[in-house]
Amino acid sequence: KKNSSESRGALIVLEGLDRSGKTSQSTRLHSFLDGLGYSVESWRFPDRNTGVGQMISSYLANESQLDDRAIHLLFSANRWEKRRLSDKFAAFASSQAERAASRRASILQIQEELLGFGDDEIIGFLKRLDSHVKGEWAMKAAGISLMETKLRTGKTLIVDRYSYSGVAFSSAKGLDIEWCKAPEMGLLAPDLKAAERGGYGGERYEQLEFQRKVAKSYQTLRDSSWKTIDACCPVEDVEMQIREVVSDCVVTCEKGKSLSQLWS
Ligand code: FDM
Repeated sequence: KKNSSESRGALIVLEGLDRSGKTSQSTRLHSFLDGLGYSVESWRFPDRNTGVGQMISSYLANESQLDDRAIHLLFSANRWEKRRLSDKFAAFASSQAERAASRRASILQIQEELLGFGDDEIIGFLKRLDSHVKGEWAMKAAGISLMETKLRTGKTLIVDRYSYSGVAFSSAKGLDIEWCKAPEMGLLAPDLKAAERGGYGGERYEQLEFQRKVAKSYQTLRDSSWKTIDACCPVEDVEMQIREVVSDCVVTCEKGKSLSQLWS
């Protein structure tokens, strides 16, 4: 109940076929929101910087071969690994949660101790555990994901591809859609899913025939909550369409909207 009135950042996901302009549009959107005074961070999946991400990257570049199910699970693992807070913070958060819950420490004391931590995202988050907030909040801090921490500290995340790419690309290879969805269960559901229609070449998946199948899979996943952006028109027009849907979404999240999980 409390959560639903908490102001937070929005989780915005951009999806679409390869070469539909998602990446440049996410850069443009980032500057737009930044200019409006929002605190914004851009993410992308696959995140090629992690160990799992490097395996994915070499697969995509045709430098390694993997079973279709194995690569599917790696893409999913790449999203799960990004949930993780540092071990140091996780340990700290759980000990503080315990102290706050048993009233051995006031939230104020905990906040002060946090100052030694240096990571302002995390400090920001725990600073919000102000006097009206009880131990439950701190308890949540202990099990909370990185993405959720960012959103709850007011950061808006623009994510270039997410679970929908995971399901659309793998099911386009013929894998059962429900099987594809299963490992994504429990990841945060986006506040806005914008799919770009239109737009494609060197990597493994960039062949016309395959892209058609992916488009069909996206169609299956799409429901009324998705916003479809026509990406065939000039970039500025696409940018305006995105701004419009995103503006509504960030305001709704600012007012307080509860977070949910996939596949709800
Ligand atoms: N892709 C991306 C997947 O097959 N599954 C996933 O879960 C994700 C996130 O990887 F062809 C595919 C989609 C695309 C390729 O994506 C690399 P980028 O956006 O070009 O890095």
